[in-house]
Amino acid sequence: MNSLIFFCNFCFLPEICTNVSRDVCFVLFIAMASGTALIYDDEMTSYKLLWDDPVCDIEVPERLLASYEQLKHYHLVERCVHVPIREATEEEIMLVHSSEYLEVVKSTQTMNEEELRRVSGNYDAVYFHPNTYRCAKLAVGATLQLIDSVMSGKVLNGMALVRPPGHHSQRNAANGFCVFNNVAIAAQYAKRKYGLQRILIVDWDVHHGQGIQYVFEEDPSVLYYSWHRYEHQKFWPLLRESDYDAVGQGEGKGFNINVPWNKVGMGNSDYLAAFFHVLLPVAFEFAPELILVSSGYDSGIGDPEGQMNATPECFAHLTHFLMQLANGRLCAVLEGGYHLKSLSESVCMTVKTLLGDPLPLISGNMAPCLSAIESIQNVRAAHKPYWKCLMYEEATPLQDLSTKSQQMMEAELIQTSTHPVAEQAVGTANSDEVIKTDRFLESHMKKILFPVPPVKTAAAIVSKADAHLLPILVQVEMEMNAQQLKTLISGVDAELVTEEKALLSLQNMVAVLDKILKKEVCNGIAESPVASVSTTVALKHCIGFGLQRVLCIVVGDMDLELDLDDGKILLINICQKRRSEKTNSKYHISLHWKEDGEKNNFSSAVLGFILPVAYSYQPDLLIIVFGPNRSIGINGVSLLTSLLQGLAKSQSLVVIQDTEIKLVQSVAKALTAVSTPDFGAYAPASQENVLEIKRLRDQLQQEWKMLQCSVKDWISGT
Ligand code: Q9C
Ligand code: ZN
Repeated sequence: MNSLIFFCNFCFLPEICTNVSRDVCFVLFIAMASGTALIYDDEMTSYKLLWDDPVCDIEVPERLLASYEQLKHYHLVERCVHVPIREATEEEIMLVHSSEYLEVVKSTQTMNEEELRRVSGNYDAVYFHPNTYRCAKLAVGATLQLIDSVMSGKVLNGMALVRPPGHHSQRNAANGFCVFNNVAIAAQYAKRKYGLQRILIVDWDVHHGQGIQYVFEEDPSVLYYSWHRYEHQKFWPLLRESDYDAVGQGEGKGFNINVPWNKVGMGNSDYLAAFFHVLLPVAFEFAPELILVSSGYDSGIGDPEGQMNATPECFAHLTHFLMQLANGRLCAVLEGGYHLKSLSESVCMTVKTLLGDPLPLISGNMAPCLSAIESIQNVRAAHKPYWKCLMYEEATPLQDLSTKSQQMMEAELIQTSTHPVAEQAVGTANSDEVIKTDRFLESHMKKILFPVPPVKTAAAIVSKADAHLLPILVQVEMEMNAQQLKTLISGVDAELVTEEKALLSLQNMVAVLDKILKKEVCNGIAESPVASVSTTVALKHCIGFGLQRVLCIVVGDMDLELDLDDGKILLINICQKRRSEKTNSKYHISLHWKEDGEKNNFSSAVLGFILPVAYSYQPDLLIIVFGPNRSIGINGVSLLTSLLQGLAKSQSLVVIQDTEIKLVQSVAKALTAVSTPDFGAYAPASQENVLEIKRLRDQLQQEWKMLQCSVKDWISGT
């Protein structure tokens, strides 16, 4: 069992590789830089509003300066690949805009203030400056540079910080501070230059990017998703076509998804619910080749336009989910965001996540509000005809949104108070309120940010012969002696652990777990010949360490002797055998799942059930176990492991009984995030599996509120 010297040939950390003679295989994987482009140039701060206009005065050059300063403050700039900007060509601009409109914008370069005011007045919520044209060309060019960097494989993902924003501008019109439609042009460019057939645009700006919707309305190759403050068409841009029933036209039906928010104060849980129950299922089915994010942060806390409540780390989680699609090819392009501190912190959370750092815990009570659920139900119903993942949806659009029953209105009043950050939500341009959010964010960021462990993934792999197939390996010293281990396992299952090999593997696993608990590593893998014993030992060890909430997901048929009443452990067992004698309880859930080929049909279970429960629980640590009789394929394993990494500050231990190298490889890839796993072609889950998810959702949506996605769920929970 001694091939450690072999591993050390690959070792980047020789100082911890002193233990070559031990006959235990201990390896660490070093996370490889994912390659994130950052595109910024301060020339895009060279235009501003020259006259008094209360509508436009929030769109200031400091938006870029403050964001870039904060990126420097967190040392994120130096970790990114710097890509220079360029001007877009006229031909590129004309991928979306008319030559007549281009000429109008061009003509503003030489105008005096009076002429500029007159041209600006021809459009809704727009101002021009002599440098606007130059900056607008740079904003498009910066976006296209980002596309080229990602599509050429120079980087995996990236962000472009640009002004002016783009998503409101149209073929013949500037609109809402936007001159050229950066993201729409980028999508056309990527289709043309790289022959892409499926591009997903996620517009998390708080305004509806109607400009993007108009460009791709009839185009099934570009799926446009936008959530936006709507208030039953009372909020700018006041358009009927921003509602949930605008699903696209002609060939493009089903490829335009609007989630209208009819109340202000939407927060982390509402945004997550919209991802779990609308965007992500559809996106996994669509299987995009590239993701563009219209990355506006006026949907964040403190923004005077949005008046929403999402805290900066919410954008880390949203980013993390999107990074699991399109093989990780993601381009984020700045749109709005007018509270300078909220904007800057949210930009930083996005870039930090793109770089592959572990995510902060998401704050707030994880329960979407009634109004959010109402919108989500309506969108799901409107899109049911177009997406297999919504095929079994029974909900219909709510009849008349403006005449909800009195009972529901009252229930909603109660509900509003369950959004914990509601009081901090500020919402007017009033400077006192801006400062209040500044202070809140200052302390909030200190609370949620934490030092990144020096090493991403630790592994204890028994079958060393296979280890060369895994990412780069480094040996570490074992920390626990045999006597300590015997104490730990006393009373667990004496018979199984008398065997030398089992004992050794337990020892290895506990050593990896300790490294996670001590925050020397983010996550780890341990192979184990008896996964049930390992799992029990690991859970006891965690509770002994003082953890309050451990989420344990067991894939396979396995009996665990555990006391699950105090809520310190939440056990989800994905099993083939139905355990008829036991019913589900809040902390012990059996998800009966039948394997259905090697397709990614497990996504409906992960998105529709496991993630919502996991985010509702908010664990401190995650243990995933792949045991005997596993009922999900390799794709399901990758999907589950990857999507759960946003939880528990990415502190997770994966225990594997099956020593199949493909399984270990998939898990290692998901944990190190060195490459984004391919989840395979989408296939809808079987009706049997879908009904199981539904049954569980009905049973548990009162306990785990992120499961709620229709109004009847919500009402029955009050
Ligand atoms: N009464 C972006 O966030 N507000 N644009 C107009 C008219 C305009 C927002 C209010 C907001 C434009 C990119
Ligand atoms: Zn906006």
